[in-house]
Amino acid sequence: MARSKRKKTSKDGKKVRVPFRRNRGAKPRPNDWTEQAKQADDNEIDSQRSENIVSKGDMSRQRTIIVGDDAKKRENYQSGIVVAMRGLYADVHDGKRVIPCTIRRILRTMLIDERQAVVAGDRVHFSLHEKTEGVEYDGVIEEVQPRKGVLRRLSGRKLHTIVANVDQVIIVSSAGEPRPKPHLIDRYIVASLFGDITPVVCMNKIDLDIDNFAANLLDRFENLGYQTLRTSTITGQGIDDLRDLLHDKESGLAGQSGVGKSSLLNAVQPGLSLRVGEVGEQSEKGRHTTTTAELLKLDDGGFVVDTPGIRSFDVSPIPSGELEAYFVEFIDRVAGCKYPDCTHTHEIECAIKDAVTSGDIHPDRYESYVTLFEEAAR
Ligand SMILES: Nc1nc2c(ncn2[C@@H]2O[C@H](COP(=O)(O)OP(=O)(O)OP(=O)(O)O)[C@@H](O)[C@H]2O)c(=O)[nH]1
Ligand SMILES: [Mg+2]
Ligand SMILES: [Zn+2]
Repeated sequence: MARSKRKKTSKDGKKVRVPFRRNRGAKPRPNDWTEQAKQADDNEIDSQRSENIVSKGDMSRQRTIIVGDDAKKRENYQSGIVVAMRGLYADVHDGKRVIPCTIRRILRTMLIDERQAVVAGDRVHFSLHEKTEGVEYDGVIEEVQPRKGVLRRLSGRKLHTIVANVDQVIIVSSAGEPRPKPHLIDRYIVASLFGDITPVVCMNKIDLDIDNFAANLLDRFENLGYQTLRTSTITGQGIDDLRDLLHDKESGLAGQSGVGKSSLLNAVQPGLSLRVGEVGEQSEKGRHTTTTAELLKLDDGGFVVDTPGIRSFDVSPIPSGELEAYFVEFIDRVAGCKYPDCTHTHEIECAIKDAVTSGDIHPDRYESYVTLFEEAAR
């Protein structure tokens, strides 16, 4: 950063700019302010660098606040990883033990457009507190480190980070109870790629795949080049493959409620003893067995985050023009469209639509693209 551009920082803290609240100005848009504050190297944020999901124009209406974090205080911060959020508290593992922490209010303010300021998998800096009676926490999270690999969705108008700091997401569906939803898998794939995460498509309950619907569906994703897994916690099929895949990596398991995410992790490592749904329970609407995302350490090395099932998955705002980049079979074909800015929706002589007609692109995939395109353009 050029020195001349630097703005003066206050003596006892750094200036950060945060968006006005909704009722005070233009509609604020989601940002990872903590990340930007760090990247801006203790100076006022002057560029939009991370998670470029908003246009620069959205930076205009901000207020400046001082975050009190002088160097002395920071020296006493400890590092840890958030293993679970419990209401307003976070369980932070420092490598030896779990420390219940509260979250510095300013962090919550900075991330006002997120449903939660801190999520499982976050690397944090926290300060320890004297244990006082009646206080339910031992530490205070002061800083959240920049996130890499985030799976996010829109929840109403807010961003919901499902999991942060993972290398891969195992997108779990089930062959039956519930039946697999091809478009939902596409949504998860797009959101994973957008969040810089490698998607893996896992079909669980393969023991229930009597008509081969699930196996055929999985072939589609395999042919696109995605890693796929066929698993059953009943027969044990594919469990070793899943264990190998998780080995020494940081992974998240995501997918609808009742597909068997927690069951799979119990099969991979029986000592985890995660709660799983009763047989038949998952068909009752609204029942979620896992209620909080939880980061689990694997004996073989690596971490995995078990997440609660999600009923609907609205992909976070990917600019409509960028969407084609997340449909792998579109990438090499778009050059064949007549118009360079072809959106592959209404245009003539569109190489994508031609490929759908000729059977080279699956109509379900194209439909997923169009649906996401329309959502993004709204
Ligand atoms: N037939 C069959 N049933 C399975 C399999 N894996 C899990 N189940 C059953 O599916 C049900 C739901 O399993 P869970 O592991 O709780 O599912 P989940 O994805 O963690 O659900 P949430 O925590 O609500 O998101 C349980 O009754 C399991 O016994 C499988 O491979 N085959
Ligand atoms: Mg579960
Ligand atoms: Zn086109």
